[in-house]
Amino acid sequence: MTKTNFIQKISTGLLCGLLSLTVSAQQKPNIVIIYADDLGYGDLSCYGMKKIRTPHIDRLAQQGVRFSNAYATSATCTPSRFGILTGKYPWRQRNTGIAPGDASLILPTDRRTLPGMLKDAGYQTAVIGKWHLGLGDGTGIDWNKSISPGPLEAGFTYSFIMPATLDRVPCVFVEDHHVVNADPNDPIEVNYKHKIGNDPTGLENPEKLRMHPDPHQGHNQTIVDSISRIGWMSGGNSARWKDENIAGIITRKAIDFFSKNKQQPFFLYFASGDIHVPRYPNSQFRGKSGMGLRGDAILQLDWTVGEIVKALDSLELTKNTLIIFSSDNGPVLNDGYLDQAAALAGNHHPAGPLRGGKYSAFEAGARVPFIVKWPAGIKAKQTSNTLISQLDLFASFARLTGQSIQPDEAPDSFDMLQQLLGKSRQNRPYLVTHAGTLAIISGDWKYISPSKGAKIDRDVNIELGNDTAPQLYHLTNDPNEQHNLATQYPDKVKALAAELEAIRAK
Ligand code: NG6
Ligand code: CA
Repeated sequence: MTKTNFIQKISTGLLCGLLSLTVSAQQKPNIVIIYADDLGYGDLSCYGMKKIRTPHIDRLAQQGVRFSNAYATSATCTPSRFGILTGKYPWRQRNTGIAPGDASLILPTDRRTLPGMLKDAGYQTAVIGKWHLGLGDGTGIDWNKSISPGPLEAGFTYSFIMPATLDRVPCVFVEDHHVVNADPNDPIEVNYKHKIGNDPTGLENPEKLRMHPDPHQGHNQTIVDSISRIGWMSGGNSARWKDENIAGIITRKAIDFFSKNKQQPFFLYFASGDIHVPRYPNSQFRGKSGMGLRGDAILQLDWTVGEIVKALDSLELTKNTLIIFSSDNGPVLNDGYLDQAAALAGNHHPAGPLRGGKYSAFEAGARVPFIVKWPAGIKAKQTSNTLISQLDLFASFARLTGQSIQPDEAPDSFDMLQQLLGKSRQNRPYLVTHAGTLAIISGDWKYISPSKGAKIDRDVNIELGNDTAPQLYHLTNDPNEQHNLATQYPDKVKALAAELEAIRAK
């Protein structure tokens, strides 16, 4: 071979390699998870909500697959978020309950998370919105300095977050490692044990509130934006959010992220603050649902989805972007503020046909709306009753993007890619759901393990699904869990209890 020939051959080879690299990189779909907060199984018009319409979310369903048997891992926020981002049952790890506002990071930094795995597949990975997975290493966060470890150490390449929940201090946005609009002359201090600073609190200055906390549930500490919160904060006045602007701000950040990264595959985990308390949506939505602030917040959530879809359209990214819409746990009406959610719901059932709600081992705790749309890869207008969990996104997206799963990753995630794409209706073999107690769903049956917990949480008025006796429901015939068949089918109870125990011990 002559030298020129050799060089030609090498450079053609290189070029081909490069071309195939860029082509395959371009072919990988963008992935956007839109994660609602406390949105119930029956809270969308495409899931039977009659009182208001959610046209943007309904359109996702019309253009893709709407699942009726999809689950968050848990009936509350932090554990479900841990589950969707790690592919691991949260109850396998300590400190994955509802994270206090000063919790340290609970995601691993030494093993890949869902975004970490996608980063290896060549994706830009962002979290925008509610975090609630802890920050820092447990030595105490200084909110005026670099805040770490956090999302960037757990697999995201960009983050713009509300650190905990909307009802917990500090009520500021954190972008990458820093509080947005922080002022060194007005340092931020946060305390969850005792009052600090001179800011008014809900307890001492109720006349300054636009919305009153439920006296049984706390939420009466530092007042930010005329709403008292859980925890005390001082300083950071220029950084404090206004609740009515949160949805608009994070939606804008999402659109900016798309524009900046439109040339390469991206993954966005967009965690809306809606419809968690305190509900105070933008004036564009307040008073518009006829159902009070909770309904108005649903309208705002639907608007957010519409804006995200519109931005993807205008960037010509729609065809190859896979969108998942879901919720972190089931619905609750009164979760700490007297916003009249219950009185104004009228005959609307946020849980649809299901029993229980947020915090509950009954179905409404963790069975949630779940919609997948991807014009390039999914046929429109499908419904699926396949049993699937948010845990399964890890293994399914690994398959989709050509990543292999390492032995210590995503131990509870099943590859359900064909099911997500609407090409298979094969159920997950079993699924463990988690509230105060654990339950297992397998085939037609659900078994809830005995628990000494309260049967009803009177503050939020939700049946928690606890019972000291075993509970067995035929979910297919009795989705509302009305008939406990445990005494009729002792062998079934025994078998499911053993299966649950084996999974727990794994
Ligand atoms: C509870 C709060 C509730 C809400 C929830 C977290 C009380 C009495 N109740 O502890 O208001 O903040 O935590 O919700 O403090 S979640 O969706 O983020 O899990
Ligand atoms: Ca939640």
